[in-house]
Amino acid sequence: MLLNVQEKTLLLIKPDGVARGLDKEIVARVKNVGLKVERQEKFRLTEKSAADLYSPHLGKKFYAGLLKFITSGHLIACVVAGENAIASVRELMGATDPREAAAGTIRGDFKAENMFTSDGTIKNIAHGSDSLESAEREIAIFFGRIK
Ligand SMILES: Nc1nc2c(ncn2[C@@H]2O[C@H](COP(=O)(O)OP(=O)(O)OP(=O)(O)O)[C@@H](O)[C@H]2O)c(=O)[nH]1
Ligand SMILES: [Mg+2]
Repeated sequence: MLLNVQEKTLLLIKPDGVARGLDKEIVARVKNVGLKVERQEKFRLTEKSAADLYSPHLGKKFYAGLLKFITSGHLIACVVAGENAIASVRELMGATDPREAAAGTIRGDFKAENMFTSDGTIKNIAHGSDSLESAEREIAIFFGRIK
């Protein structure tokens, strides 16, 4: 039996997704699976907020490139709520590497011809929190502590 777990998660439409005008399609896909978009706002991340967001990746070889990419333009942050929202949004996004993302997923369907920045960071259109703990931490970065 599947548990009915009401959750909130952070969905980001990254600078490449915003620049390509994919936000409406992505939000539509989220709503189509029955999830609710409780907040939606455009941001330009400061270096500090970007470092907060990606603090779990500190020290990895792609960390500096990731920060540069996520601060390179506007992004759209959404608080998505509903049953199993965390896993559902990740399922909608598909694999981290768009070349491995299945058809029907956001990263699979919208992968760009050139999906790497000049320093080799993957431009993969969207981000979704990967756990309850990450969701709470990440939502707080954009929207403060919300219930
Ligand atoms: N170049 C490179 N970038 C990576 C690699 N792993 C992760 N990244 C980048 O770092 C981001 C965060 O990595 P993860 O949190 O593991 O992946 P994810 O949860 O699918 O993606 P996010 O939703 O962005 O957090 C990814 O979206 C990629 O842009 C890697 O092995 N090589
Ligand atoms: Mg992640």
